[in-house]
Amino acid sequence: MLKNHGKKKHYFTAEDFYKAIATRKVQSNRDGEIKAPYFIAIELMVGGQLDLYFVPVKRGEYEVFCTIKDHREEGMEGKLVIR
Ligand SMILES: [Cu+2]
Repeated sequence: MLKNHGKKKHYFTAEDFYKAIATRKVQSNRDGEIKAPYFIAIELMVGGQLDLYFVPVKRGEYEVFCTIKDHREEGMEGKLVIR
């Protein structure tokens, strides 16, 4: 589950991670769902919640970060690990 409790929208950009999983869908808590073979980034609005359904396929460590101006520099980056 991706949930934004902040005051700004954010991106979960993780191109290599999204290619290392078999994506089933992204589902909104109220607006619907999107089925796609893979994603590059997922944008989360203030107060928004999205559920990413996937099967991990390729082991590894993948970077995730926000592409909005200054957000990555302010620390909005991390690592996603598939073991
Ligand atoms: Cu951000």
